[in-house]
Amino acid sequence: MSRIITVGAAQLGPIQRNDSRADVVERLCELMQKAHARSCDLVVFPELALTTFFPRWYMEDQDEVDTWFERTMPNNETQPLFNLATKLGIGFHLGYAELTQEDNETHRYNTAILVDKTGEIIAKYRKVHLPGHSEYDSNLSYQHLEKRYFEVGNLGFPVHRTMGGILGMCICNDRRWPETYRVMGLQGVEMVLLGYNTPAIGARTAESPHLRMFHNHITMQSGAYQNSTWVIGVAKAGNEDDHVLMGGSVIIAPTGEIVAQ
Ligand code: ING
Repeated sequence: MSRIITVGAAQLGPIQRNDSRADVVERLCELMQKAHARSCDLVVFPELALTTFFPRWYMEDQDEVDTWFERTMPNNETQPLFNLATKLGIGFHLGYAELTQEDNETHRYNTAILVDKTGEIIAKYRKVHLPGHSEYDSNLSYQHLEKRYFEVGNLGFPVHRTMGGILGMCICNDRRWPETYRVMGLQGVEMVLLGYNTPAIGARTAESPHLRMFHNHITMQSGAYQNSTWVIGVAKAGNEDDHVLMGGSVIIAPTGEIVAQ
C-alpha cells in the first residue's frame, strides 16, 4: 500500500533587519494557506524563518544578539501560525533561533521543529555543522557569525515516525556533509526536511552563482540517492538589506532526481 505525503516547499522571500516577527508570521500564514489550497499535508519553511539572517551582522552586546532569539515555542508572535496549522490540519517544519535554559545555563541554537497536524511539536533538531567564524573578519565582504551566536546542536540526527513515514531534519550547512544524511539513512529515514539561508555571493571567494547553485543541488541530490530518501530543501531567498540570499528550493526523490524546483 503506497503511503503518500503531499509536501509544500515554502520558499520565503527576504526578511529585512527591521521587519517585525508579526509581519513575518503573517507571510508564513499566507504561504500555509496556499499550501493547504494545494492539498498539502506538510509545509516546509526555511532556516531562521522568523528573522533576517542576523549572523551576517557583527554584534557585541549579548542583549542585542538575544533579540533575534525565541525563548519559547510557540510564543505570542508565532501562535497564529500554530493556530492556523491546527485549523487547516496541516503539519509544518520551521527554522528559528532558539534560546533555552538547561541545567541553569543559557544555550543558543540554530533550531528547526516539526509540528504535526494537531499543532503539536513532535520533533526538534539543532544545527550541528555551523559554518563561518566567531570573530569579526575585516577581510570578508560580509560576516558569517554562526559560530559566534550559536552552540553546536546537541540532539544528533534523529528520525521520527510520523505522518505515515519516517522523517528527519537538518539545517543549511548540514546538507553539504554526507554524514548528515547517512546517520539518518542508517535509521531508515524516508524524507529529510531542511531549510537554508545561503548567500548568493561568496564572502571570500568569487564563486559564480552557477557554481554555488550546482553545489546546493548536488549535495542534496547525492544525499537523497545514496540514502534512498526524499529531500525537501527550502530557501529563504532575495535581497536582505543589500545582502542577497540564493533560492533554488527543491523537492528531490530517492532516485536523486529533482522532481520540483
Ligand atoms: N549558509 C551557507 C550554507 O551552508 C555556506 C554557508 C555558503 C557554506 C556557501 C559554504 C558555501 O549554505 C548557512 N546558513 O549555513
